Amino acid sequence: MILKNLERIREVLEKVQNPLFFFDNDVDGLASFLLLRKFCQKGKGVAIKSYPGLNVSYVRKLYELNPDYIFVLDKPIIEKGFIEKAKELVMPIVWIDHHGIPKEINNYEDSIFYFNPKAIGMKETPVSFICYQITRQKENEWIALLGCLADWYVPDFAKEFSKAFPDLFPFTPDPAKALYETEIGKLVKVLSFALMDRTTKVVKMLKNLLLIKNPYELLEENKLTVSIHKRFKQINRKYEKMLKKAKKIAEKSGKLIFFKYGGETSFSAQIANELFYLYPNKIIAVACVRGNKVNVSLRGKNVLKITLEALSNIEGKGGGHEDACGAALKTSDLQKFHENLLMLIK
Ligand SMILES: [Mn+2]
Repeated sequence: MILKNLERIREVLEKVQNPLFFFDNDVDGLASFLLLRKFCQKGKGVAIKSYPGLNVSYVRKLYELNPDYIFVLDKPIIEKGFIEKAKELVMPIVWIDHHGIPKEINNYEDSIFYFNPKAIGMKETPVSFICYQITRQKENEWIALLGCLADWYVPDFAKEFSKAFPDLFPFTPDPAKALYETEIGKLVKVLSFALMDRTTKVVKMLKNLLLIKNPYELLEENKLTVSIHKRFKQINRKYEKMLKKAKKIAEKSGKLIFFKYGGETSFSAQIANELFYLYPNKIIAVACVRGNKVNVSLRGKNVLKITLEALSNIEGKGGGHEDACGAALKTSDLQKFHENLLMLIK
């Protein structure tokens, strides 16, 4: 069932006994989880590693944790097998998203409560913004801001926040500036790199994050944050090296910046974002090659449309937002994809 307002979700959170929160493995997803979990003070969180959807392997979590409600945050797809299993176990799903609306949503009238601003003709906002509207806990506003900025969205409460925390966030309406020139933006990077860790480490991080009361506590190194910062520094070292290479390519590029790299760490989304901040008038494509598969992160004006067109004669998937999207294809098709992009962007 498509929900028309958020009050229903708040009511569920008020009565829920043992919720299970699945969230997209990025800072918008993470912030959404933290906001809901801090509000209801109950339940476990699981960062979803499967892409693009929540896949059926996560059914084992339902048996393990036996939730009375399932929340799925910031994920555009839930595999049918998962939905059917949840229905069979009488575990209703509250699904909050801001990507495309799944066609089959109306087949699950009684087992899924679906909220998407796009489904009711509202402006698209990050899921963390929606979760903040549900919970309205002022002391967690900084968490909502982290989630919003991570999705390149400056929320309406940002101005007031900047008055209270001018040292962390001198106001700017430009999400790129907010991300790369402020302390609060640095926290987005810290969290997004800290999420790139083994599941057991991420579980520990979630526990610690739930105990952190304000952005200063997260910025400094203390008992709760030491492992988060350690992981950040590890990833950031590799990231800075890669970014330097990407910038060299960018300097020589025309309208399209196409950067390809291989390796075990996938931070193509972060590289693409930072390149987009540095070169806002270009189209960015960052391809992370792993064996015979490639994930490409794309940024730029109308880039989703361009991406889907570039994929039209290639076996691959694309999706995301108008100006920020992703594509998954075979390594053997990457050259063709690159050529298609060049043709379309000319
Ligand atoms: Mn999101």
